[in-house]
Amino acid sequence: MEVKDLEAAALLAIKEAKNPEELESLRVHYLGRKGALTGVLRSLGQLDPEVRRRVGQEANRAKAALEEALDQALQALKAAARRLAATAVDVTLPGRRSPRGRLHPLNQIMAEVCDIFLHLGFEAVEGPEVELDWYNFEALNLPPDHPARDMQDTFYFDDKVLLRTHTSPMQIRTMEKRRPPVRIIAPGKVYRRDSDITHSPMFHQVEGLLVDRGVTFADLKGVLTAFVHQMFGPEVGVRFRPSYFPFTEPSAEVDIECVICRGEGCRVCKTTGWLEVLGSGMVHPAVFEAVGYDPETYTGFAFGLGIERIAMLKYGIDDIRLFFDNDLRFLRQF
Ligand code: 2U9
Repeated sequence: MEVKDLEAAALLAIKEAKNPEELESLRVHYLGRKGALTGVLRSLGQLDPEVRRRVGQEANRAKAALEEALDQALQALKAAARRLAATAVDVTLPGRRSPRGRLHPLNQIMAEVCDIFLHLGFEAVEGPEVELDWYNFEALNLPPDHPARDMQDTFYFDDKVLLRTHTSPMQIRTMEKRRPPVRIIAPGKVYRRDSDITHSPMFHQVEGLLVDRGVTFADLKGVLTAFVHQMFGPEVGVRFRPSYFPFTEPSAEVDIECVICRGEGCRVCKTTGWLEVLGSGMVHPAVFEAVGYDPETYTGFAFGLGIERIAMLKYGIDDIRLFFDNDLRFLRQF
């Protein structure tokens, strides 16, 4: 074979070599002791001096060219191998676990409270946090000069529009739309201009309302006692203490035996052995008048509780702001 053809075939094979081992066998094949090009150089002696010089020069040049090509190809393969190693994916490694989220403690308590009332036959209703004065105050027997309407306590947008201070507007909205029997709970966010270790300007309530013919205070006691026993345990003592709310008459606050000291007296119950967990009462006739229900035909009871307060009592937490700092070291404990 002509040196030129030999060289061309060798260069093509070098170009297509896939690994250093293939390159090495090409080097042996062309340039080794018994290699094709080496054979040409060895046989120069048999040629005419004229031809020998030409073929000799040609063969030496081809040898140098092949050595150069082999060397470059080897460097290129090594570089490619290094690049591959640097970006290699170990498909046998286990996958990264996605972090598992959980409910915020306030949402857990909220769900527990709602669940209990839903099982007792109540239906949950939700509505706007930006409310009209009528729904938040007027219809609830809170006339324009009532102290609860003070600018100090309520976030107002203007004369008539405000952030609801309780979820009671939803009971009014529901009664305006429906006839009795009504059995609803109103869970959600409420807003008051108050901020210290037990008050937050935004907090969560669940309120309830049951209206029908012949509803009595005994129904109120039965439903709220059932709730307390579901929520805090069947052995926990309950007491109803007289109170006052503009929208209920008579009104009562519901206390439970302290869940921290079991009634012995501690820091959480301020040594009384009792914790206030609910407000309640029979719906005031003026509230029924405001929504067009006849107070001679219908009676009802209502109640309200603060979710943050329940969570603080349940877990012995003394600062409400911990719920809103979003420190995972705190939140992961629940
Ligand atoms: C209508 C009629 C009556 C809702 C009630 C309470 C008593 C009460 C507080 C508990 C702690 C609010 O979150 S808190 O600060 N609530 O004590 N709420 S009776 O009475 C109603 C509501 C709507 C139409």
